[in-house]
Amino acid sequence: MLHDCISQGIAVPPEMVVEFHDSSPDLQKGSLLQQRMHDDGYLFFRGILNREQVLEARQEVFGRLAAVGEIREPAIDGIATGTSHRLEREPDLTRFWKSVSEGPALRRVTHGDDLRRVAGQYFGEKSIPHEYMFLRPAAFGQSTNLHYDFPFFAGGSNHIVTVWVPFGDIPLCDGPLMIVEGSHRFDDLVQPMKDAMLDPKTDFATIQQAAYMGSTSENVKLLHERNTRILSTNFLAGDVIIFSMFTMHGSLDNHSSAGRVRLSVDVRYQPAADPHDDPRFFGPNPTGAKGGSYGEQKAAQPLTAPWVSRQ
Ligand SMILES: O=C(O)CCC(=O)C(=O)O
Repeated sequence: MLHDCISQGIAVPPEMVVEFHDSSPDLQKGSLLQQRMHDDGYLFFRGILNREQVLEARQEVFGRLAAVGEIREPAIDGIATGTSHRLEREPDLTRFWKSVSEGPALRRVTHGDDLRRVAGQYFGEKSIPHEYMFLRPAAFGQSTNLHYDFPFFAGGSNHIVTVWVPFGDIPLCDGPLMIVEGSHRFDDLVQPMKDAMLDPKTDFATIQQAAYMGSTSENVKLLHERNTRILSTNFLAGDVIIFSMFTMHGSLDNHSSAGRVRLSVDVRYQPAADPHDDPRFFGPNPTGAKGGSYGEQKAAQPLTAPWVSRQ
């Protein structure tokens, strides 16, 4: 039972929110990890990354946001100023967000040996990350609606997973990732996505519609209707969660009374032996699912912009 969770402005009853199962003791046991992914739709690992490296990346990203006036010093605390000078100082928003998303300290974590090894343990073979990834600073009031990832990444490898990494400690009030328990078995939602035969040329509106079909009703209502619960945790720097393309997820509302910005990355991993030449996600200048590269991400807009994050 977890307290302090708000979704779409509504307090989630504590009995409807439970902790992730921690698979870190089983990290070396590939077949067990595969079985658990099959059973639960996710794998949560507490404290398996180097905490200092994760915090260095946090400092790097928030330092860039402090330089455009969006984060107050000391930047590592991640407290929003409520204002922004991004448009004046970095008028090429796409270039700015790409450069922040490709910072060396950040990439050392998201694309480094440690995370490759973790994903490889799960696949039972060498893994490779997509170059393109989503760095998400989410300010007070922001959240990500519930959705599935499959439509965004369909057409590439059949074994893609999402790897979600908190960059800092993220208590429930700061709006971390949430997963809907058992949602990989909601056949009425999952099967139509599989049947839609989405490919890389599918127009983005269709992709978006397919991904978000799970969030047609209010989140708390959906939990009642499906007799299920939310899974989440008070994340710590060093944690990692991996989930399947058919696991419904989103984020809780950030209602940090300190005005702290939640910082995380979601990056896709797949077996290295699978095709990895999709220009949307690989190469030095990946286009992203819509074709707008890093500029199409909501986080490319100044942090003060009022938005509810979608993919
Ligand atoms: O971090 C978030 O707000 C949502 C993450 C997400 O949608 C994803 O990992 O696919």
